[in-house]
Order: sequence, then C-alpha cells, then structure tokens
Amino acid sequence: ALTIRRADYTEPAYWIRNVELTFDLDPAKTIVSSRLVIERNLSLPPQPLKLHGEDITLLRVQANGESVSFRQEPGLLVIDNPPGDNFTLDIRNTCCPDKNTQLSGLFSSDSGLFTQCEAEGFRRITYFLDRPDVMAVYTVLLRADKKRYPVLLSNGNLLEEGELEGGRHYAKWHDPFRKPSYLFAVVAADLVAREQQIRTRSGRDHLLQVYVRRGDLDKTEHAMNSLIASVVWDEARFKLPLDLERFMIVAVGDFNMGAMENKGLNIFNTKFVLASPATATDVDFAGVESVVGHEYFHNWTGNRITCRDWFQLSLKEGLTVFRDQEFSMDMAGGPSAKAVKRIEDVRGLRQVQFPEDAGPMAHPVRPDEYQAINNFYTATVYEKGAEVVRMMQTLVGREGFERGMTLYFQRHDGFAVTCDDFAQAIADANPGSMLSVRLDKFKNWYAQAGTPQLKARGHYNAEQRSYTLTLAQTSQPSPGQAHKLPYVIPVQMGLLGPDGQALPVQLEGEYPSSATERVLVLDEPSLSLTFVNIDVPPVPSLLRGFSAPVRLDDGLSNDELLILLKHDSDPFNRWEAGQRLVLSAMMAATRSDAPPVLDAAIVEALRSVLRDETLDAAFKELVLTLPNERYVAEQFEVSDPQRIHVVHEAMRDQLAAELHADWLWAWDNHQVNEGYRPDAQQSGYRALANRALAMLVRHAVATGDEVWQGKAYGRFKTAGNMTERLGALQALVEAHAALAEPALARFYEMFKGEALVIDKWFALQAGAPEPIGPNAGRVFERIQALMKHPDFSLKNPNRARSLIFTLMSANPAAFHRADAAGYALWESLVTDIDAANPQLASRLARMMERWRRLAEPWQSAARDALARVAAQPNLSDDTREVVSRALE
Ligand code: DPP
Ligand code: ZN
Repeated sequence: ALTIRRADYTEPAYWIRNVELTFDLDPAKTIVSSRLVIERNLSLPPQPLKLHGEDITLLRVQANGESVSFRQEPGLLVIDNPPGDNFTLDIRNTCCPDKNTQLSGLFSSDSGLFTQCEAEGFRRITYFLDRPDVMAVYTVLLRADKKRYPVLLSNGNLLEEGELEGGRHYAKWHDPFRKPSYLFAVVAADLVAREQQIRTRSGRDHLLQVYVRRGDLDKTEHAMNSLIASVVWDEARFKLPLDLERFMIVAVGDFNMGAMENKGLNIFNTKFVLASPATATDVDFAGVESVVGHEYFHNWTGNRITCRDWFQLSLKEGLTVFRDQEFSMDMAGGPSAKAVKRIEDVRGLRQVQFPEDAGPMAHPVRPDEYQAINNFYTATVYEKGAEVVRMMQTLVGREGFERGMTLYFQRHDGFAVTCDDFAQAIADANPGSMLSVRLDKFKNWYAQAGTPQLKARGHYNAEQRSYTLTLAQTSQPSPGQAHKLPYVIPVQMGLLGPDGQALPVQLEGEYPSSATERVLVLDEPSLSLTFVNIDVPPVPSLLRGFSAPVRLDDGLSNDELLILLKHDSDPFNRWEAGQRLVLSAMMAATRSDAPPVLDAAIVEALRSVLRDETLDAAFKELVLTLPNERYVAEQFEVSDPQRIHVVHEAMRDQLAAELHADWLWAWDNHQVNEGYRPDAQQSGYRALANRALAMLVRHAVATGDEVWQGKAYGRFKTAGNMTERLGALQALVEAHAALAEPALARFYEMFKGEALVIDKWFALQAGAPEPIGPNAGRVFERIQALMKHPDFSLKNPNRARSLIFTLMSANPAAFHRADAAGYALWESLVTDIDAANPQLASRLARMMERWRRLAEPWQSAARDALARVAAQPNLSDDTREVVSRALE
C-alpha cells in the first residue's frame, strides 16, 4: 500500500465551490447525479483534474454541458484537459448500499439508508476531490420510495418536499455553510423524531431533533437533554452559539464509530443515543451525554474550522475531546465529582494510549505518515491530543485559554487549518505566558511519539528548613524517532507534612505566601528548585490532576504513598497513591511463586477510604477497584497473563474476605431509594453498591454461603434499573455462582428484542474471569459457543465488539491461552471480518500488537498468528498496515 506523508502536502489543483447532488435512492442501485462548480487553483501550474472514486460505477461525465474526454485510473477519474479555469462538471454514477458492508459511504442498515463520509467515504458515493481542504456549499435533492423511506434528510435546511409518481417522494436540502465532503450526510429511513424548540441567549430559535426507530422514542429523552445542555454549555463557556436553524441527531444500529459530526445532521451509533433506566446503565447514560456533547462541540471545532489535511486530525479531535471532558466535568457537579471524571479519563488514557504509544503503532499526536487514515483515529490523536490541549490551558490559565479560543475563531473561522494555527492562536492571546515563550518546544508534544518519563527526587535540609526538588525528563526512542527533544511539562504540585498537613510552596527568593499548590514548568532536561520555610521533611504530591501525560517516577516509599492516600487534598493523587500501592504489590506477587497477598497496611488504608464519611461513593469505588490485568501486564517488560490473573483473583478474594464487614456496611448504606437519576451522586452510590455486592457474592461462593447468592439473584430479579440489574447479574457471573445460569437465561428472555441490551449479555459473558484451577478455560469455551448463538453476528459492529473485542481486549486470561486457541480464533476472525469491513478488522488486528511483551509460549504463538495473517494476499490496506507494523 501507498504511504502518505505529511511533508508532501500541497494545495489542491482545483477548488470545488458549489455542489448540487441528486440521489435516486435504492438499496440495490442508487443513482447519484452531481453538478460541481470548479475553479482551477491559480497558484499552481495547470494540471489534470483528478477526482477520487471508489467502488462506484461511472455512467456519464460532461463539462459545461458538453462531452469531455476522461480516463479512469485505480481510485481516480482523470480529466486531462478541463475547459478553462472555471467550469461546471456533471457526473452521473451508481453505488450499491446493500453491498456496502464496509459501512463507509452510502450503506443499508435495517431501518434505511445512511452515510458515513469521514475520512474518505464521500468518494464511495460520487467522484470528488475528497480531501478536507476542499470546501463547498451543498444542495441535495433526495428521491426515494415513500413507504420504505418516509424520512429524507441531509445537511442544513429543508427547502421543499413533495410527492412523486410511483409511490416515491422527494426532499430538497440546502446547507449554507461551506464544508468539506467528510461532513456530508444523507439519511433515508423509516424513523420518528423527538423534537424540541429552543431559544438561545441571542434570541434565535432552533429546532432540535433526535431521530430513532419507531419503538425507541422512549429512549431519547436523555440524548435530547444532553444536546440542550451542550448548546447551553458551549455558549456559556466559550461563547460559541448554535449557528443552525435545525440540528438533527439520527441513530443507526450498524456503525463503525461512536458517532459522526456531519454539519447539522449528526449520525450516531444507537449505543450513544438510546438510553432508558430500564435498558441503559449509568455508564451508558454518561456515554450518551459525552458523545452528544462531543459531536455538538465539533460544530465549531471541526466544522466551522476544519483540518487542512488528515495529519491535522487532532486539531479537531484532541480539542473536541478536551471540550467534551470539560463539559462532562461541569455537568458532574462539585470538585469531587469532577475529580471522579478526571480519574476515569486518565485511567482510560493510561490503559489504552500509553500502550499504543509504546508499541508498533506509536505515532505523534500529529502523525507524519500513514497508509490507511482510518487507522489513525487513535487514542493518541484523541485522548493524548486532549491532554496536549489541557496542558495549554494549564500553562495560560482558564481565562487565557478562553481568550485563545476567541482568537482562534477570529483568525480561522470558515477555513481548513493546522495544529500550528491552533497553538499559535492560544499562545498569541497570552503573550508572556510559558506557552508563548516556549511555543516551539511545547509543540514537541505534537511532533514526538512516546510517553516521556518524569523523574523527581527531593532532598530535605533541616538546618536550612528547605527542600530541594529535582525534576528530570527522558524519552525513549519510538518507530522512526531515535532521539527526542525535551518537552514543556507543567507539574501541578503541593507538599505534605508527615501528618498530612499542606505545607507552603514558596521558592527561594520569593515573597512568603499562603499558597499550598502551584504549577512548576519543566522545559529543560532537568531542573532543581528549592522550597523554603519547610519545617518538616515533606512528601511531594506531584502531577496533581495528572497535569501532564507522562510516567512519573518519584521514588516515594509505601509509607509516603500511604500519607498521600490518607491526606492529599488532590483527589486524583489520593486515588493514584492507592493504585500505586496495590499495583506494586500485584507486580511483586506476579514475580514471586508465593501465594499473592496484600499487606495489612494497604488493606487497612483501603478500609479507611471505604469507611470515610467525607468521601464520595464514586471516588471510593475507584480507589477500591484494583488495576485491571491488562494494565498490570503493561507494567512488565515481559508478562505472564495467566500469573497476573491468578494474582488479581487472589487479591480480589482477599479484599472480599478481609473487608467483608465493610462491604456489608457499604451495601447497606448505599442503596438509592428515590426515583432514578443518572447523576453523579446516584451513580456513585450504585457503583459502590454494585462493587460491594460483587465482593459479597464472591466471598459467599468461596465460603459456600447461599444467602448472598440468593440476595444477588433477588436483586437481579427485582431491580428497578439496568445499572442495578446488570450489577447483580455481573456479581453472579463473575463469581461463577450457581445462580448465574438461571439469571443469564432470564435476562436474555427479558431483553431479547433490545439489541443494545443483548450486546451487554454477550459482553458480560465474554468478560467473565476464567476460573482458577480445574475449570480454567470454561469462559473461552463459552465464548466459542456464543459465537454460534442465533443472535450473534460479525456484520453488526456493536455485536462483534460485545463478544470478540471484549474477550480480546478485556479478558487477557481467557484470550492468552497456552494452547493458542485464542490466537487461532483471532486469526480466523480478522480474516473473515477484513473481507467485509476493513475498519473493524484492523481494530481487531490491533489486539495483538503488544505480542512482544508476552512471555513464552504466548509470544511465539502470537507472532506466528500475526505472520499467517500478514501472509494473506487479499488483506485490506487497513489491516495490512497494522499487522506489518506489528511484525516490523
Ligand atoms: N465521528 C468521530 C468523532 O466524532 C470522527 N470525527 O470523533
Ligand atoms: Zn470527534
């Protein structure tokens, strides 16, 4: 496959200013007629016009209404001699939605026809300059069978609609905003809408609509509320108003991504629209809010200002993830709820992005090259990109960042720009800030792959009453980048005394102040700073709130971590201290043959967090959750997934046994006895109660006690919402309780018509821990059996993800089998899925990219499976790029 390089960017040889599209929609054969108003780019020498096209059939081409000579190359329609610098081009072609199993372009799903154009799907609809720097105004005429497709939607405003002969009807849409082709969308389907009129601050009226299948209308209230909240928030926080008369969200059950921000017509995976208390968990509700926010925020960061080329993807994605994270934090409420959201985001970053950044797919936030752009919709571009934006905010302050955003829109609204343009605007709005003074160095965050290490060592001088802190940064080589330049690293920090009191953070030469927290900025390989007026040897609390995406080595002892866990005023670092204590115990136990145990001091510290009346339930649940097995594995150069599983299970058993009375207390005291609300407080209660129930059932199974198994089953049967019902079911399944089987059967019967709930049913079974001992392997066998279940299908991405991806990404002990059956399954599934849906297949292919970090026998078996896939001649570019990089 061809490698595309960022350094090779040139402007397009032609601009397309205006697009008129007519669709004669039919699932078997849709006819697309397109009239393009084209202008030659006069800053480049004259050259042929080359339009992209993929899996479509050309019927006719005319220029200025007359025939014109053209030729077709693979993936291109070439017109060597266009008639002048300004002309119109008329093209007619067909495409076949029913055969479009890739779900890119125009495809069929059971409720109708839908499009997905990012990144390069528009060329699968018609011939075009399918690149984000070509922006045009679109008018779209849709014609389709009225009975089958009563709803006809495209971007912008509805101009007219009406009846046609033969039971067909039409709708004409016009989008006044110039946009790149990747934001184009069409829907023709049998749907109904929840509608809401809103008036925004400026006094303008807008129509908000959420379109779903007929039976799903009762699951749209939360999405609508989230959309309204997003509109209000963006206007309040960034002064960015809704610029459209009509804003539509459409849900579709077959979708590769979470959702897509098409101008005025967002298309969503049903998973991120549909939510009712009976069918969705608190986590699902939060997911809907965050994705609705994310796509809505793209309207400014992505659509009004878009990317010049796909290397700049983080320009819109990193920034928009940052915005949706801030939105969710503000929606969560007080400082403690905000901290919980921050911990969850950082946990995700470290579980997914850090390994990516240390593996064969490592790439900078702004990549330098790719083969398949779809492979670069990554945790690095999204989540690390969001951290880069967050660091900018930390360096210039919240108000400074808002000023920077304002300048960014003043300069670039309506254009396709680069990450440099964004960073420059934030810096220019804040002259004299560390961002502005060190901008070039700061931008190494965009240019270099890999997670930097931050080493910190302190020295206390009792005589001088001073404390010297030395910070040093180092970076490992990554593919294509042998040597790294230093970064600008904001280190939010404080100092604690041995009793947990906050100490002053006054540096030598500064006036005394009462501040107990500040941001240090490391912009050189190393830096030493001396704090004065320190009366006791302090414990440093560094990188509060995870102020930079680095790996911290602060050399703290367990006793010091226990002080942070008990007393740190920063909830993030409090949680972090607990995780580090447990993680190092898990790692030590993994290395040893002795029975795994957590020290009494750690168990006691966890107990006091659990019992602490001043802490929020959601926070306690996070502290009491052990790092997952995949995260533990990542901490080793070479890991043994089966041993890690034994350690993880043993330590969970230990916490279930030794904190038994505390789990009973937690269960009794965290019942929600009021109407369901998916807010931070109630979901925190439910999360902790579910955790407690899981521990109580685990202990009950270990001790042969029937009571708690029965209680869990009772809860499962009578629960008033999905969070509690699924929590009880999960407690039974994860403990391998006898009642798990009847509960699973009953759950299936209750929800067999609800696709998203049946996804949960598959995922729960795929994620169950393998039993330790003679029954090991049962979970994997069950997953194999579930693949033959009549409801299982590889064609629906959500369903495939629920069973297969859960096994391969979230259940290492079931997947990494000594007999390599997990890898054989991976090999056959990657092959099968790749033939139909390369985007989905290459995501699955990535499940093996960390094979070098496996001990034997897994490592050799994994490499062999990868090599067999790589040897297949017909792989897609997407999957080939992943497996060949993995083997490099
Ligand atoms: N739909 C994806 C997202 O919103 C890609 N733009 O991130
Ligand atoms: Zn996005």
